Amino acid sequence: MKKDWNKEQFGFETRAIHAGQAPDPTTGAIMTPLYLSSTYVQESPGVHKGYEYSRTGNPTRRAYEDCLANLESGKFGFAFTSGCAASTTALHLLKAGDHVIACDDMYGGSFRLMDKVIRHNGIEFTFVDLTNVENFKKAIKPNTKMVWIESPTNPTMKLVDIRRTCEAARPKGIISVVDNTFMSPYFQRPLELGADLVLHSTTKYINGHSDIVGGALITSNEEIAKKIAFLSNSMGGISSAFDAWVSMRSLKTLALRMRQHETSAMEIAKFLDQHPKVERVAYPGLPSHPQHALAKEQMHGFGGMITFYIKGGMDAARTFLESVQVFALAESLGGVESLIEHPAIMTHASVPPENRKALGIDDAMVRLSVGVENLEDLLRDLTQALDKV
Ligand code: P1T
Repeated sequence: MKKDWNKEQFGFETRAIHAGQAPDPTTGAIMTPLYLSSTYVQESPGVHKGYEYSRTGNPTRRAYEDCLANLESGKFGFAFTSGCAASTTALHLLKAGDHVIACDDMYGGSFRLMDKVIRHNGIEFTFVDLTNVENFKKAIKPNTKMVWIESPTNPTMKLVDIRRTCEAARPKGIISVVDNTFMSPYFQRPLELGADLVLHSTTKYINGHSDIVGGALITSNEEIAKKIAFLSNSMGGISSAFDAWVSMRSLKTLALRMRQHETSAMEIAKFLDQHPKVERVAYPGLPSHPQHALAKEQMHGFGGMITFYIKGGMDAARTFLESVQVFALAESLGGVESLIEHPAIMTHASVPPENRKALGIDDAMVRLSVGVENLEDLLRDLTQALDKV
């Protein structure tokens, strides 16, 4: 029997280790087995133990989905083969003629999915600066059915007031979706702030070791959950049992990792903030972040992502990015190892140049995903690379 690891009685760290899981009843194995079965034997047609076919449901995936749902303070979790598969599924809650209001700044691949793929299904998108809830209210049309929030945004680190935006959406029947990839449920729980649906690229902090590509959706809304279960089964973008097993193992250390990511990121943000070769740092934990107060209100920490602008434009950025030794020059984020990248050329190349210009995603912008290596090593690495500029 699986226990009820409810948040009233148990802390986040305990739930991350136990929720959705129980010792195997036949062997006593403490860890949930990796069920690599595609199908399940039935006693009689339609009489089975809750599983028929692994696209529809798999016991390993179910344990992971239940653990994720628990950590996000939700009731229903769904695991997908990538963050983009989770986004694609969520966007299929809509039908032709519906309108979506989305953040003007978001992961380049999410923008591409909306602008170049889903738009062809007859769905209309308006991209607005959601840092001001009035901009959201002004963009609402009679056919608006969804608001798509990323907070903090990737890569400019803008924050959206999740509570107030969802409050404005709900009475109009607009589904609020929050991409919580940058914060993980350890630092931000959008469902507690009134969101309908939470999305993750679990490739990032949830799995945390840069060895899985995955995605997830979590909700407490039964009607939305039923539709997502139907879509996930029909469209088939589900997580493999192996990826679910590895990601569930990673969840057990999520709290430890997130605390270290944040401690180191805060020190690095302060270091960059006073560095003469750095123009500006965007980190929600710095009082200089324009929405520092909102960060303290809606987040339980500031996370491990830092964006900054180096003085000297492309030449300086290139020299710096080629000079780091501990930080690895690579796309992605949220792993135990520190990564560094150039959004304009790398992760956000699919955003049109005019949009990038308006958002400030320029040649001088550098994004850091601070890992959990020794902090002194990271600071020394950044120092020597900045010295070369
Ligand atoms: O890569 P995938 O697992 O499909 O997830 C897409 C995605 C969704 N949402 C956010 C906020 C993301 O950052 C991502 C993926 N982002 C990167 C690969 C990156 O380097 O920013």
